[in-house]
Amino acid sequence: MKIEHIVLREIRMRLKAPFETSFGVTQDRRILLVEVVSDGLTGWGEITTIETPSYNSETTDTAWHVLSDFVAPLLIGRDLSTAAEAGSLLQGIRGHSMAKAGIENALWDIEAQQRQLPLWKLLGGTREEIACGVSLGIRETPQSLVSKVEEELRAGYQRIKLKIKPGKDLDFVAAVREEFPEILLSVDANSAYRLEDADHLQKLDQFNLLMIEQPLEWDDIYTHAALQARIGTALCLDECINNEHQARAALELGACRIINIKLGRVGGHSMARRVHDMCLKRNVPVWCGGMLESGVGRAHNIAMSTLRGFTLPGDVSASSRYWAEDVIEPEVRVTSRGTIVGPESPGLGYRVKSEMISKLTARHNRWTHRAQVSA
Ligand code: OSB
Ligand code: MG
Repeated sequence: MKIEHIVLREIRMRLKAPFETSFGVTQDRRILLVEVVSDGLTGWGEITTIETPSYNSETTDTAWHVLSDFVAPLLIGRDLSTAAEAGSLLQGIRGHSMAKAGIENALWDIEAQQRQLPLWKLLGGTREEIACGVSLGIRETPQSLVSKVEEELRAGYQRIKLKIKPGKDLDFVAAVREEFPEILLSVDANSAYRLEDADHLQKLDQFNLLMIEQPLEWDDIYTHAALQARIGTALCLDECINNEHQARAALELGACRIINIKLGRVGGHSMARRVHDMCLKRNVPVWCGGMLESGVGRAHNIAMSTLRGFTLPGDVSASSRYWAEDVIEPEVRVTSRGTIVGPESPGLGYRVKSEMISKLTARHNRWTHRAQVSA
């Protein structure tokens, strides 16, 4: 796999509705897409940063910088035998997992096309269809949240996750639980609480939640273990888990009982699979998190979610929940059973709409390998 061209593009896309988490509100997305050309094939990856350093330390602009100034110059012209090799070549670049994942995942798309396999099969996936849940942003009132939940359940989604923060938690969860006593329900705090809030968080135990996701600080595995010892509901870590070492530390310490695997956060398909394999060995359920991705990132999430250990519904939902028009064709659709069926064509399995992407592009950078010609 000789890396002949790399194109980095920033596209602008507006979410159908604002999305509120404990760290802020987003509507206008600045998404980076990576296109790689190798041996006549084109692969696509998405850099899943948000615009501000409020989920993790990366941003759209730090990823632009790291990919442009370090990752692309290091990889252009290299001849890899597998996509997984990119990980070891990039080892010297510390952190910046989302920037690195964008390009590694594009290489996985190419490798799958070379082998004439859908990416999910190349990764070792065994699920023909994956279970889907939704992540619902913080709302003004419990009543408006209940109506939103009802709408998503009608569409077939198998699990509802509510974003919470101090002051917008117990009443909202109580209202939803009262209306829907049986559904799979979870909450995600995106690091909005502290260990001093343990008594308050313990009140969530009465709602029979599937999990509480990342209640405490984004980089603090140890304190989550102290909290898990004090509450009955399973904790799930998101922000804290950037690689297999951190996953092992979290499980050994008892900091969580479930892990949310996000492809970008862990640096791409190779590391995602390693975290998955480790959890599978320990019987720890995993699921696929989302970052308000365009279709490119969504397609990669679908491929990853077909691995055996992804036993819980992920935050992988239909394109139309977020976008008036997606950048892939067909767009991601969810069945009335609340599933997405894995595509059958080689690679990502969706056509990337390059004409649409050109129109949405605000800036781009391009690297081309110049073949050495001997005199
Ligand atoms: O914590 O899962 C999160 C979006 C931005 C940043 C963090 C998170 C999220 C989501 C989005 O919950 C879920 C989705 O993409 O559908
Ligand atoms: Mg989360």
